[in-house]
Amino acid sequence: YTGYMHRRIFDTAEKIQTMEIRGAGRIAVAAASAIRDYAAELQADSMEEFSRKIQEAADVLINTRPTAVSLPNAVRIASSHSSGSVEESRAEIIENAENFIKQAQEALGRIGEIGARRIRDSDVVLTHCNSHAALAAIKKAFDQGKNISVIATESRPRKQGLLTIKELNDYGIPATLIVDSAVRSVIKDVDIVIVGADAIAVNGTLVNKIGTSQIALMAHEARVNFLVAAETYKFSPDTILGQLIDIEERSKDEVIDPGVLKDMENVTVKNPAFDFTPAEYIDLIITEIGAIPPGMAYTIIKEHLGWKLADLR
Ligand code: RUB
Repeated sequence: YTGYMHRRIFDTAEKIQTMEIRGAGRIAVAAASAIRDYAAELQADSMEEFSRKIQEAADVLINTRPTAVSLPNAVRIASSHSSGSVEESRAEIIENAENFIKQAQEALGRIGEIGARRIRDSDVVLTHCNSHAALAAIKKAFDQGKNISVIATESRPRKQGLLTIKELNDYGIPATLIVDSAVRSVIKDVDIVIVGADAIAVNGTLVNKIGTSQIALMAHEARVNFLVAAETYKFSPDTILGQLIDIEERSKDEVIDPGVLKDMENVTVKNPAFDFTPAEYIDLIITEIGAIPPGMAYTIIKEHLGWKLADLR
């Protein structure tokens, strides 16, 4: 690849891969913006060449990280175009991408409003990792004058919890940082758990940062409500076709210094970045079109997100 393709698509792909841009929502918006800018400048002598180059760019972006379904959803929505003419298709892609980015922004606002209703005055909210959707609800509740505080897990190994406490601190929301293994010790002080989503399957299973499912289990045992804040583009259309969601396995160097492992030939280190939380531990999913039980995932995929996304594969 050369020229503009190299700069705009590969820069974005690299930032997603190295996690300079991370979090399912931000990844989606970054990918849609890259497709838009690429399409705007793409030189092609024929419709066939135009479509092929867009598809190549889409594949480069989609292949950066495997788990967050927001990425292929955003890329498919942004890059869809008719086969009329190059100029027509270029305009369609720019419009589709712009619409996606605008709707993603509006969705956060709606999720904030709906989610904030579930947070009461003086609640202690527990969150995991760094989710802008979960934080939208927390910030909105705080904006409404509710006297809340947040317990944030560190989220080993990449410590996205540090991003969360910084964001909360800057917003003026009192925050307590804990290590991931301290959740059961503090759950009795927690009124509500709110996390984000990298993907939601047709059966309502949540895929989110590693450790989420342990938190859900503990919340379930302690009878603490467990909420997921997720835009509808986090639902996975392919799961309707029986497709499984891949869990990203990251480098062991994120978990342990390679020097420590030297000479330990009997030791294996595993570093799955995400895990599955079964629907039975989820009380509610807050989407921009309403708060739904996880059992409604099929309806979101089929009627709202559109089955056509799955057909595109
Ligand atoms: C981020 C993560 C977040 C979800 C939702 O993982 O698991 O909880 O992506 O975030 P990573 P958002 O840091 O590995 O990308 O609500 O911002 O989309």
